Amino acid sequence: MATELKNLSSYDPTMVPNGKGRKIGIVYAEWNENITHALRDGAIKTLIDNGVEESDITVASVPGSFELIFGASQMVKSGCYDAVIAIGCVIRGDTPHFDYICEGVTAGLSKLNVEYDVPVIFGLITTNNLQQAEERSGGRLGNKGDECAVTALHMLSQRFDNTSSNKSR
Ligand code: RBF
Repeated sequence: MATELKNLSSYDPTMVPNGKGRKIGIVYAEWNENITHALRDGAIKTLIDNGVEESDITVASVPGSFELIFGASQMVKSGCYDAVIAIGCVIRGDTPHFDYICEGVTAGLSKLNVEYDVPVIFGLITTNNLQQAEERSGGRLGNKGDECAVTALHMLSQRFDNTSSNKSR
């Protein structure tokens, strides 16, 4: 499985861009809180470990993953953040809700990434069962919250334009 082959949780700290001065918004869903709180805390710790000031991290909660779209959208549009991390956990149940929520959140967060100049990091865990979610929120397969933090810092360290200051690389 892809996540078993690539696991940023065992990242090399010397390779993570320093986040000093960066302002990060984190929005997380309370649904499956045992999982999302661990993801949230992992993201916060990793940001701080890599130079982000605690006072530069704003954390907001929403009831369920579907509300991540609105929460992330509000954070992006506020202009207060260099990057926004959206964290949720959807576990497959007996109804098609899983698919609707996953597709909705993916489409909503993708749209934000295209329409605004603030990277929105996709921290939505989508699993078949609770065990798979636990493995990815501080268990056998690391903590995807940590990985979201590392990803945010990488995105902020990149230049995506072609101005003169970017041509030396
Ligand atoms: N939200 C989650 O974050 N994870 C879930 O696994 C999840 N499962 C849901 C299953 C059903 C049947 C329903 C009705 C909602 C579920 N939600 C879940 C909540 C959803 O993201 C949202 O908060 C609500 O639909 C209200 O907009």
